[in-house]
Amino acid sequence: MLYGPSLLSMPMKMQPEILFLTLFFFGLASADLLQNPDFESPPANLPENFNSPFVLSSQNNTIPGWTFEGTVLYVKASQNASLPGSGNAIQLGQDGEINQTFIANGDIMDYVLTFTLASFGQNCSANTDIALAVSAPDSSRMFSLKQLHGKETWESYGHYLGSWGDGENVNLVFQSQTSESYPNSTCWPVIDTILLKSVGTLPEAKDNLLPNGRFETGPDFLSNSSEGVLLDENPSLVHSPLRVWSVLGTVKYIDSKHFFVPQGNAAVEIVSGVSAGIQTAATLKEGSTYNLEFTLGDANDTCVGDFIVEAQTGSTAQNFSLASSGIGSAKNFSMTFKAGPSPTLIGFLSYTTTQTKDGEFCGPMVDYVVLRASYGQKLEMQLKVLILLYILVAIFQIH
Ligand SMILES: *[C@@H]1O[C@H](CO)[C@@H](O)[C@H](O)[C@H]1NC(C)=O
Ligand SMILES: *[C@@H]1O[C@H](CO)[C@@H](O)[C@H](O)[C@H]1NC(C)=O
Ligand SMILES: *[C@@H]1O[C@H](CO)[C@@H](O)[C@H](O)[C@H]1NC(C)=O
Ligand SMILES: *[C@@H]1O[C@H](CO)[C@@H](O)[C@H](O)[C@H]1NC(C)=O
Ligand SMILES: *[C@@H]1O[C@H](CO)[C@@H](O)[C@H](O)[C@H]1NC(C)=O
Ligand SMILES: *[C@@H]1O[C@H](CO)[C@@H](O)[C@H](O)[C@H]1NC(C)=O
Ligand SMILES: *[C@@H]1O[C@H](CO)[C@@H](O)[C@H](O)[C@H]1NC(C)=O
Ligand SMILES: *[C@@H]1O[C@H](CO)[C@@H](O)[C@H](O)[C@H]1NC(C)=O
Ligand SMILES: *[C@@H]1O[C@H](CO)[C@@H](O)[C@H](O)[C@H]1NC(C)=O
Ligand SMILES: [Ca+2]
Repeated sequence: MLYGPSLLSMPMKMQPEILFLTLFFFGLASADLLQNPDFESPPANLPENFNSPFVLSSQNNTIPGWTFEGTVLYVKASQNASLPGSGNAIQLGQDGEINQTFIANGDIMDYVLTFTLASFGQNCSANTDIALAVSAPDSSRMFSLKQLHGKETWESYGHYLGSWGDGENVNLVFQSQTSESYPNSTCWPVIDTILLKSVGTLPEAKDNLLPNGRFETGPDFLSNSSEGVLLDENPSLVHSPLRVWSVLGTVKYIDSKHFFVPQGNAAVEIVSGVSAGIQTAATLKEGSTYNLEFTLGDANDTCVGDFIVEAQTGSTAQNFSLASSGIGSAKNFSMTFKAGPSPTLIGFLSYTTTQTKDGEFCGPMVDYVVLRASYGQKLEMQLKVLILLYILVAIFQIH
């Protein structure tokens, strides 16, 4: 017998994709893609005890790996100017921009960026819009420190840059959006700790109709940061740094090293209040019954409150509530639904706005989202496979 029992127990929909199961997903680390991504290699001709901030001149200074234009400063972290990395960063002033060209891999891959946007002024984000544009050939997006979500004066953001291959040259540009009318240089945007990774095709999960339902594929985490990585509003599944999940409002991508994560290395915390969350879409068989399982909880970041999370499955939705004492908890939930016309939207929205005692925005955590054909449908599919095999065997016996 050619076919093992594992094929028989697999839903019909998966069969054409069995080949893909053997294609392994792979991601490459940033170290190889970008040079001097944390600005720790100092500019040429930097004086030995330089005073931070140090204004760079295009005649006398070159930053290893980078090209710059406009007002660009080399800055050092200090007691009042904190950074997640180990000390040095770049501040972009009037018309300031830095750029670096990296070479895409041979295969077409998606490129996902993590970077840190900081403010060195004591009270800048309250008064100024500290803004930065991040551009690549296929995308340009504005990031702002207007609202700090954590306790630091910096945020790390995740960003989908684009998709390239064939050794293409990709020019990555960071550009200050400081308005001309704003003269206070203390509040100019500071950029640091850039992590770039390439992500291949997501693997087809054997037991899950949703790719990346465990949220393991997203922007890289800073190894020293306990702030997670912020993901801004993003209506597109394809152009989202959290692969194939769109983002409503702002969510925080959290790592198991610094948060309580129920499954694997990463999960999602919904931090920006009412109707914020994540959504994806699945192609399902209309009229068939499916089962959605997921884990909700709190990420062990002192987020105390009563959370309400709405789980959406196509045109139906159901609210789940959980009380968090902020010390790390997880609970499994499940719901069964009949699929409507394709594609079926699967989503999780938070209906509460919560802040920790320190004023950090926080909220419910979602992880381990698993979508399966419900038992009845599986049986029906197995029956179909059996009938097919039976017919094949009958044909062979005739010949
Ligand atoms: C470049 O360096 C030279 C020699 O140190 C100095 O005289 C000059 O002023 C510098 N130019 C700028 C723009 O800083
Ligand atoms: C750091 O901030 C504190 C108060 O927030 C202030 O007293 C001190 O002078 C600041 N230090 C520097 C180097 O700016
Ligand atoms: C992490 O923090 C340690 C101690 O503060 C520091 O020595 C190290 O360089 C940091 N690593 C990175 C990648 O920033
Ligand atoms: C980026 O850097 C290259 C040099 O590598 C330069 O020729 C180009 O003009 C720069 N592009 C932008 C948009 O700054
Ligand atoms: C610039 O902003 C900082 C932080 O808000 C403040 O301490 C400083 O006094 C300001 N400087 C000027 C010249 O306005
Ligand atoms: C920061 O700015 C806000 C809004 O302008 C103001 O209410 C607050 O007092 C400022 N805080 C400090 C420490 O200057
Ligand atoms: C879930 O709760 C929110 C807030 O109470 C409400 O607006 C929403 O309609 C509820 N959703 C469902 C499916 O009941
Ligand atoms: C929550 O974090 C504390 C340390 O901050 C740790 O001791 C505890 O084990 C964590 N709880 C969970 C459920 O991970
Ligand atoms: C949730 O379900 C998964 C898969 O069955 C299991 O591994 C995990 O332990 C469960 N988590 C909780 C909190 O019950
Ligand atoms: Ca996970």
